[in-house]
Amino acid sequence: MIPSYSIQSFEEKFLSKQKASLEDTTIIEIAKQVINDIRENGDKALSKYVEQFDNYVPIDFEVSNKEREQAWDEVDPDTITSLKLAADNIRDFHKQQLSSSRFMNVGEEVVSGQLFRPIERVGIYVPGGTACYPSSVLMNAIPAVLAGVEEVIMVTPARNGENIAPILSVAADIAGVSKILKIGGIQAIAALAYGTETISNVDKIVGPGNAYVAAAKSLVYGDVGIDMIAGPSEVAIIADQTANPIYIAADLIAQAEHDENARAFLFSTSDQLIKETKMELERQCSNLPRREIAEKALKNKSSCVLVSDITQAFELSNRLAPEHLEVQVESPLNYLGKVKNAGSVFLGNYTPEALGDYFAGPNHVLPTSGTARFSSGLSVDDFIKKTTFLYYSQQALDDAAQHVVNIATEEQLEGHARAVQKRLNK
Ligand code: HSO
Ligand code: ZN
Repeated sequence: MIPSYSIQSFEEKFLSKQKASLEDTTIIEIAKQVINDIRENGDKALSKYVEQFDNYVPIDFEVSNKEREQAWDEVDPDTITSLKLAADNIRDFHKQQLSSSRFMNVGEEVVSGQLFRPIERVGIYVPGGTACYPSSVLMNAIPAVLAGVEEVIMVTPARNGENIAPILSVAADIAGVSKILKIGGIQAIAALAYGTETISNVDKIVGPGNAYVAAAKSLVYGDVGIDMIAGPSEVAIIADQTANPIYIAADLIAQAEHDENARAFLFSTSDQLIKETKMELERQCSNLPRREIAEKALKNKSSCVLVSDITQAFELSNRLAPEHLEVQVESPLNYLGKVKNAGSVFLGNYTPEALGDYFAGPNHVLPTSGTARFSSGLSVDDFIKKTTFLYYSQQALDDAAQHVVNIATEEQLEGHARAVQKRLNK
């Protein structure tokens, strides 16, 4: 079901036009209208859209403490244990990303440095439909809490008109989310960005969502910060003859089952391995609950490419800049140096992407659609602002003055030159 491509046809199909299709203008128009209405009319407009789009009449937007407590009884205890362990691993990994304010120059005459300060209020969007992922709650909220964000507000639509999925509430508690609001879609993004009578606005919104949520996020950007606008999830696997086709097929499928547009690529030096992987894909898809979705993604969006050596595989992968890169070759750790562009790398036969998606520690919110060429996965840094500071003594200013004046004069900004000259020790 997964097609084979020559290097040339792979380049033509996947490396030449990676940019996601242009934004859907009708979605943008709807989003604009809903956002403006909520900006102007607050809770009244918000309630109207919750009723219209999510089919329920909200009494209170916030999930009460009682509801949050009850959710714990509704989730399988083994799942809770696993989520707690995953949270520990994610916390341990992200803790090491923390850095503190620093002095860069500490002299008698000059002091300078950087203040690191957390963003004060952050909103996390969590989809509540079929893609209801407690793992994403952990991945988005834990770095924010570690960074020192005062208030982490999660928004997610209620199901069946009443409650949010209990597992999302439990994950929110484990991650340290301060407040959960039962709202979703464009209306949730608008409420977070601009606030209403009952909801105070946030400084940044993160988290994945459907096309409406993505459109709304791009429209409120500037008034609030946003993370990335994620495209379909993708994996590239580099494999030599020592790799196991059963594992490779399983990982390609794990990617493909995300959605019909998910992309899964295999770059291999072994023709035999490609053949066996294809057979395995048929076998493993046959009893997969999300078979239809996975098969569509494999057939239409994915491919296998026979490469002459591992170096060529890395060249293709670096140009693709995949969200996830698996390296299933002999002595995989030796190849880290070849990685230039990738969201996250999984080394060896026993490190499937699924391990990282849920449990190991690195973040699963990663750059897609080739954006790993210039951006990184979610980390503590996404919730920190870095403010520089500077002190000069009168003597130090005297010493620097002429240089400032020279450059200011060149820029024809006499006011700048005078701001220094007025202070000179004549
Ligand atoms: N592979 C997705 C994350 C995820 N997988 C959530 C399962 N649940 C993007 O990294
Ligand atoms: Zn996944």
